[in-house]
Amino acid sequence: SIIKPDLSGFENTIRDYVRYVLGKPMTDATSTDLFNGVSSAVRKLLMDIRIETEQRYDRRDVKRMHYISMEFLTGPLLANNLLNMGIQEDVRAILKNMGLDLDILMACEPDPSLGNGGLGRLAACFLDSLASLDMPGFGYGINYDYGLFKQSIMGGYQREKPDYWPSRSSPWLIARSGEKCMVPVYGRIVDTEDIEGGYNPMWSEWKLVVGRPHDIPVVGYGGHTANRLRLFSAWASEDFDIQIFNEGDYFRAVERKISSENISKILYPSDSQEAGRELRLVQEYFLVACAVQDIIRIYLKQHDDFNQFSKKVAIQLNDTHPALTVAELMRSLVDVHGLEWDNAWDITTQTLAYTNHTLLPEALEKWPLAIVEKVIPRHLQIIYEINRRFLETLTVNYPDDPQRLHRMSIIEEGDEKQVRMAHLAIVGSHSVNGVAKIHSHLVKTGLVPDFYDLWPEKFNNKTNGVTPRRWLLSANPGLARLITESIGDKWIVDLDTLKALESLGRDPAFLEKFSMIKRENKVRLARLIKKTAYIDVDPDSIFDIHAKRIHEYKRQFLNVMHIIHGYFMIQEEGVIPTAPRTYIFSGKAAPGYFLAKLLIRLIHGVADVVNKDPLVSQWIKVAFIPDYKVSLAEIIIPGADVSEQISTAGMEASGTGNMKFAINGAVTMGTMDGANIEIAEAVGPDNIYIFGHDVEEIQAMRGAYDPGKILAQSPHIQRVLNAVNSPLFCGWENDLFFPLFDAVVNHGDYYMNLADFQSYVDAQVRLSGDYVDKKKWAQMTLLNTARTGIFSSDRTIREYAGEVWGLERQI
Ligand code: 26Q
Repeated sequence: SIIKPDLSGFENTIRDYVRYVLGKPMTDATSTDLFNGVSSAVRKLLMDIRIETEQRYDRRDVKRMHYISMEFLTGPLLANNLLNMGIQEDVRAILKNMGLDLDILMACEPDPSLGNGGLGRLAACFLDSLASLDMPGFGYGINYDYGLFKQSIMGGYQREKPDYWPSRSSPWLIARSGEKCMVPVYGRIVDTEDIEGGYNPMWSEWKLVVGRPHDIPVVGYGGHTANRLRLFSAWASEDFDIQIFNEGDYFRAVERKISSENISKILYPSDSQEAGRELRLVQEYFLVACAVQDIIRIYLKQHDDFNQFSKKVAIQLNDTHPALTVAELMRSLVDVHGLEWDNAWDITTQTLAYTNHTLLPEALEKWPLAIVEKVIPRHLQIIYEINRRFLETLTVNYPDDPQRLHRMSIIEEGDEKQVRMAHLAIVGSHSVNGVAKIHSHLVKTGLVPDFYDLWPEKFNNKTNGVTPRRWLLSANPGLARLITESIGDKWIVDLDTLKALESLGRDPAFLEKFSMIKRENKVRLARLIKKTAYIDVDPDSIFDIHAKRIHEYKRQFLNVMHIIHGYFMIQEEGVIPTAPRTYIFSGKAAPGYFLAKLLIRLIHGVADVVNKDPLVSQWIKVAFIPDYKVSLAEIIIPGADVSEQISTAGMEASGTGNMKFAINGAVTMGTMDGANIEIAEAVGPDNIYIFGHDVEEIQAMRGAYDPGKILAQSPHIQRVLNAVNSPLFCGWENDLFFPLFDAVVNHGDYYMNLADFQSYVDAQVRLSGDYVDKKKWAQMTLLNTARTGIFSSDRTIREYAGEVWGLERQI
């Protein structure tokens, strides 16, 4: 049941905000002013729920879970908050009465882009599910001044612009200057002899950075519970360098202050591999230190020793980015709170759990000892001690196996010694999980088999999920309404009930309505494409969408190869396709990722040729929507007929876009990778297009794979790749796409595009044939919606709560 907040003062709060906070008469208020006014009225309602929730938790002394993540990709919050509190229609009416349009105001809200992609968005979905399940789960992150860069396209090239979002003034952020965290950083270790003559390391001459919390209330569906996401801004208090101020060197002191405030300046824009930049390590440590201090402070409000700690606190590490939590919690317990090492270690490992999100070797975090020692010398000592004890137990378990010790050590030996963050996280946690069945299997058998051998019971799977509130109720209001009219609204909190839609597939009137909604969403998307990419597309063509970060392993290149192939089939062979198709791409490339950026240029080159060709453009259109982000995904995903999920098998840990598309009734064109495998299992083989080599086949091919051989045998592939390497798509620049051609033809085609090409083309031909059978297609898409309820993040969170966190509902 929904508890609706009292809206009697709502209009006045908006008017007061405009008049007394902005100092304007209502008649002068801009849409952005009014968005802020409405949001602050909503925020008032959120605070009431938040305060009640906190009192409930305190009163019951509940176990709390803290999700530590370098990224939280929330997207706009107004619509979501209104829907979750069940007051969107009431507020719409109040505003209408004031002569205002809620949709126009909502469109003024900027996306807080505090994440790169899947990992950050997952964290946001989890917070929504935790609150909707009335569970005490909280987020800890960084309040970056600059989120992920804004992407624009110039001459087919990606341009990056800074995304300065209102990190100080967003109506959703509540600064909590009273709960600052003090973070020591840099300095050195001084060895002293204490009274008993023992070794007593001292960390001295550190600089102090202050973490200022900014809280975003997270209200669950139904309005019963509001948890919080706590984001820290780095700040240097005046007494931070009081010494220098006192010495009279005012400018040097201010300089220092500015430099420590850089810590929360910007989100790193790479979602894999990143040269070990010192600032990134400082960011990771800053987050961890603030979070640990805050968590302990909250715990000690109700306890006076640490005996209950792991009974009352669970901490989840979102990838290895916050893996320093292992060392920081140990430091806090041992150095600050005076616990014995063994006791502190039990508490630490019983509290922490680690989620792995990648198998790509270049994305596994390793930090050179020299940098770690410089930034956090005491933590390095603690890591050494953890490792010493760990290796000691290993020699007991595996006598005479020095190779194994070498492989498992937290410290990697070599020219440049490094800390292996995944090893640190595994050793320091009681639970290690992957994010899809296949991925969890590969973590155990491929990534860290030695650890699995030692601690099989630590390893588990938690297949990702997405919140149905944002990704169906909010993003697809038409479909949400139809579903609720047909089977009631239980699905919003129990997505499995969508199963009841299955039988409606036999009702032609229902199918017709279902298809009409997709059509309307495609019209909405076509308008977005016209506005952002300046391309006219036909809503009656197949909308085939590839939206995600641009990455070689995600194989946007394979998709482009197929488009070029289609172009030649029409242009040179006079083949008439079964159905017209619009290929839609959207996604950002990391600013330093040359091939990914070149691929964006290639998509635009192909689009120019194809869209201008009078014959081909009747059948194929290509569009790239710039600046993919949550708010655009909410328009793009509901408008899809086909969802491209075509990574090389074994490389996409899970994917979550795949789930959002399927729930919204798109049919997946995918490889047997990540959660695609579980989507196939859920919807059945007739309702998905699976192609390409599976993980075992890919593994078996590695080493012996020869793209040249495939190339030699396939005139179609030759024609496509020669075109890539020709002037055709280059505009006025020569040899523009040679590096893409080269990577595939001369450098081994690491992502095996060529190995899967023919099977991809075949699957696409089958799909086109099926699309023209309107009824069959509608049934297929309906079954995708009806059978993907298990991909609700509510299901994921229930699993974590029961099996990892020991977290209970607090209704
Ligand atoms: C690491 C070190 C230095 C700088 C940046 C990073 C960094 C930042 C972000 C490394 C990785 C990421 C993001 C990874 C990510 O989004 N992974 C995706 O996680 C999803 C949620 O589990 C999965 O569904 C996707 O398969 C996975 O690619």
